[in-house]
Parts: sequence; structure tokens; C-alpha cells
Amino acid sequence: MSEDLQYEVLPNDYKEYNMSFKIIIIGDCGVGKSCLTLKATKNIFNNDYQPTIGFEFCTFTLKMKTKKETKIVKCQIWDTCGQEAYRSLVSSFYKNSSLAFIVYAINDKNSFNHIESWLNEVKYHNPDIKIFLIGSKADLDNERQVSINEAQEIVKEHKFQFFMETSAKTGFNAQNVFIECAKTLYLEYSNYNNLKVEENVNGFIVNQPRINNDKNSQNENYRKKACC
Ligand SMILES: Nc1nc2c(ncn2[C@@H]2O[C@H](COP(=O)(O)OP(=O)(O)OP(=O)(O)O)[C@@H](O)[C@H]2O)c(=O)[nH]1
Ligand SMILES: [Mg+2]
Repeated sequence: MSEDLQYEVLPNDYKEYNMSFKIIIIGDCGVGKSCLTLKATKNIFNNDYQPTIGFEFCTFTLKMKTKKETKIVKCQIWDTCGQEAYRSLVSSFYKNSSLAFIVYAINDKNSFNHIESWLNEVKYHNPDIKIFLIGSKADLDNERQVSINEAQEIVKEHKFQFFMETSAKTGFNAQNVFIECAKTLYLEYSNYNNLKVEENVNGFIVNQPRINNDKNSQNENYRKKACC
């Protein structure tokens, strides 16, 4: 199915969708979570640091086309603040998210060393969540403190779904990580089509589907979580 998958990024204000997923963006203060989101969704980059207070919300919508079907996939993106003081507020978002971006900056070894603590926190609240690792500020290669090899090792060790370096400043891979995220979730949950979930104009919401080995209970769980 993935070979024949084509996609088109839709405008920000596109309202309709068939599938909607919650994505949470976490990582230390100042690693560039908000800038990455802003670049990918609005093509804006700001050099000034304006720390996020609590969280910010935006969307990224893609039209997915295969030989079999066309579906609109909406990612609801929760861009969180890295400040310790807001940890308990942020953790309340983990539970209903399908995928998390853990972001570190390639020129900040500390932010890389904290990946495991972010991972433990998110997995504690949501063991089934998928994780993308993002190495931000790739334009600052001359200040690099984290090699691609080091990042790939941690990806292998923790079985993260995906890893990519990005730059909000140059736009390098900024949209690509969100496209990859929408594709990953679409491909995983398009397999549930045989459940014949009724769809209306707003589509259905796939909210933290749980994966387990029992196919029947997996399907049953999905039925409960899908709503029209
Ligand atoms: N050179 C460079 N600077 C960046 C990049 N992304 C972000 N920055 C800068 O890094 C600083 C912090 O960026 P933010 O996106 O606000 O960081 P954040 O992770 O959202 O921070 P909190 O909201 O406090 O958790 C800002 O001064 C940005 O201009 C990048 O890709 N390249
Ligand atoms: Mg921010």
C-alpha cells in the first residue's frame, strides 16, 4: 500500500477530514519546538526566543491518495513548553496522543542527554505512543555537539519509529517530519477500514488507539475509540 501512496499538503484552514490524530511535541526549553511547528505549518521563522507558556495548538492536514481511496488526514499538533514548572500540565496531553516528537537541538548535548527522561515520562502516561526523534537546528552544523551516529544509536536502542534532523531556519525537513508523521499514522490505521466505521462529513477521530496482539480486542478497542 505504501508504494502507491500519494499525498498533498492542504491549506491550514482546511476544515474537513476523515481521520484526525493528536501529536504532541516535547523536549527541553529552547530546542526549537515552536519554530519547527511554525515553519512547517505557516512557513514562518522567528530569530527571537519567545518561550511557549503551557502549550500552543495548530493543525497540519494532508490528502492521502491510494489506488483504493482518498482520505484527508488531520494532525492536531500540541506544541508544549519545555519548562519544568509546566510538566504536570503537559503530561495531561500524553494520554490522548497517537505520536510524540521528542526534540533535541544538535548543538545542545544537554537536550540530547534528556531524551531518555522525556521518553520515560511520555511512556509512563502512554505506553503505546509512537515516538519520532527530531534533531533540530541542523543549520548550526559548525556548533554540532550530537552526531547523526549517536542519534541513530538511541533510535535503535529505544525502537523509535523515525529520526530526522531539521532546521526551522532554512526549512530543511521541517514539513517532511509532519508529512512522515501523517503517513505513518494513516498507513497504520487505514488497515482498520474493514471495520466499516461509519463516517460523516467530519470523519472519525482515531484517538490513542492501543496496539495489542489480540486482533479481536484490538478491533474492539478501536471501535470504542472511533466516534462520528
Ligand atoms: N539557528 C537556528 N535557530 C533556531 C532554530 N529553531 C529555533 N531556533 C531558535 O531557538 C530559539 C528557541 O526556539 P523555540 O522554537 O522558541 O524553542 P522551544 O523549544 O519552543 O522553547 P520552549 O517553548 O521554551 O520550550 C529561538 O531563538 C529560535 O530562533 C533553527 O532551526 N536554527
Ligand atoms: Mg515553544
